[in-house]
Amino acid sequence: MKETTYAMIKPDAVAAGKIGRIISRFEDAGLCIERLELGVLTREQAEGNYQEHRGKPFYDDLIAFITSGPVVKMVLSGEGAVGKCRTLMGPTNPAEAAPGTIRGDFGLITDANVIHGSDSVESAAREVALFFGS
Ligand code: D4T
Repeated sequence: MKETTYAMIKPDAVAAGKIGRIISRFEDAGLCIERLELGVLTREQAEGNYQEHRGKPFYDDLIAFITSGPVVKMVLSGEGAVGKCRTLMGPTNPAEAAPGTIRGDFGLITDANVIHGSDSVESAAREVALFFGS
């Protein structure tokens, strides 16, 4: 089924000059880039994206990191786009991510793990609205 998802290249990967190579992974996999924007997240957007983690030990560092520099916000579409995007990303901890995944190839630590992708169709709709408006 055709789906829409939200993905975001995090400040570590933008600073490291990996934007083009990461976007190529999505295009090579057949996902269509519907929207694309470079910018720094507001604190409200960052907290909205990570509300499930509020109160956890890593939360404050996570908000500081994700607002520390520009990110690339993307809306992607295609067959099974939510799962496809997560498969291309690899697991949350880059140390456990296989070579060939985005986190496996461009990341080292969970605190700065290169890329975010929505984990469900429902999260995707909420995150697209949060970052691009309706
Ligand atoms: P995101 O949401 O960034 O796509 O990551 P995941 O969906 O793969 O993983 P997550 O929600 O569990 O974690 C969100 C974000 O928090 C950072 N994090 C996570 C961290 O710094 N320390 C931790 O122990 C965990 C679990 C990394 C990603």
